[in-house]
Amino acid sequence: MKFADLIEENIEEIASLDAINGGKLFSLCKLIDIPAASMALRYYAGAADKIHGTVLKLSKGLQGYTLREPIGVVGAIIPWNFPTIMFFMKVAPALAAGCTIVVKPAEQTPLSALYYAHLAKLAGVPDGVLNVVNGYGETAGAAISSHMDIDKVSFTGSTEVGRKIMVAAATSNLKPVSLELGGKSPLLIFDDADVDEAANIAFNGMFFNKGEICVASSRVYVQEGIYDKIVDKLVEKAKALVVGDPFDPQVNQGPQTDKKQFEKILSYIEHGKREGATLLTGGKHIGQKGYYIQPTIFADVKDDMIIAKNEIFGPVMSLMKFKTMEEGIKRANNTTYGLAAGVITKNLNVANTVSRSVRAGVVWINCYTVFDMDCPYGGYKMSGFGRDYGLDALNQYLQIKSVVTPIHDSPW
Ligand code: TXE
Repeated sequence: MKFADLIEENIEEIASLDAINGGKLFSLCKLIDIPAASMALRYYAGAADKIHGTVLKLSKGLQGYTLREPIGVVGAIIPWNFPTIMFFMKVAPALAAGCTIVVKPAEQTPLSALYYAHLAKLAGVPDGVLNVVNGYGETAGAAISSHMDIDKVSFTGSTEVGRKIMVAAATSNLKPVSLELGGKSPLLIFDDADVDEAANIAFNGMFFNKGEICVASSRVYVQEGIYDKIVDKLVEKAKALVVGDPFDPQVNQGPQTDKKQFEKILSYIEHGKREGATLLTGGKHIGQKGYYIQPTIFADVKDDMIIAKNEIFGPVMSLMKFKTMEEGIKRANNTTYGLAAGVITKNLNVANTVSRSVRAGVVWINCYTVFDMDCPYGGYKMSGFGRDYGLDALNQYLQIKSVVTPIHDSPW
């Protein structure tokens, strides 16, 4: 709780660090990222004294119960798109479970993590309990995943690195891993949706945090009757988006995190053009200095195009048209990922059928990118496994021990 207080007291400074480091909007860091950090600490602080086992119903003459014990030393390897949220998504439940933790922030965004280590000390977290080790993935990250004295790794990042971490864990001490590996999330907009509301949800779902968000609604399927209207609204919104200095309160989109990401996004845009998708707006970088990219929308995207299959992780939306619910569901599931999905409709049956049929860790009905501490969050398929947030996340940091004893002369 004290740690959470200190974060709130230093909100301006922390928001500056994340904005400078990652090109994130200063205003949104203050509004979303940092409050999410203190909320995570308070949520799991409240759970810390409610971690208990169960009494077992064993055979006659036996008594037993389970203990839930801390798993031990946790290694957390986190990415650069939400340096603050990712840090506390791992740290808060691990500490509440009674573990110690070594966090390796992404090399692109090392600053706020160091500040959090400093605040932890001021809050009274004992030395050695929360540790921050900055460094590159192939050195510091690999050392964590292959370490014999680390008991669990919690990772958020690319699918490619997720595989390496599993291999390193398997070939060292068989430590359990949890992986959150991005996505290519579908959003289905049905004919009965309110056009303005649906366009708002789809737009914010994609362009929030300059598209560098693993749940981004990067595949938007629109039912044919409403398609043209939605397309017009989305294009209008993209053209109105102000791209620039993340400290300027008038700006809606800052620069991409680094050169690698900037070039990757631009190369996907070129793929889209080459494969025959219709570029409705955007498609270029802005200015000669800084990694600014125009909000980009492609229409007439086919499911087998590269821009419809790969995670772009930038401000690039793909629009597709569909006819029936069955077709929409089938195409939504036509992906190797399964992190998130959305459905916009007034028809309760359609909303419920879609949410049960889509293979994704979270389905948002008539909203998108809504996170809450109590809502477990993680992937199906190649989006990984394990859950962050919610009480389920605590289990990732706990072992279950059964304790059994005979009772002589037991009546039952
Ligand atoms: O990720 P990496 P990158 C996706 C997104 C993005 C792509 C590449 O599509 O464009 O991944 O981003 C550490 N052993 N996501 O290259 O490399 C690394 O130091 C151990 C989605 O930045 O996976 C960093 O701390 N660790 C994602 C972390 O892994 C290693 C968020 C993530 O970096 C390592 C980020 C190794 N061998 C990117 N190599 C999401 N799920 O939200 C690297 N790392």
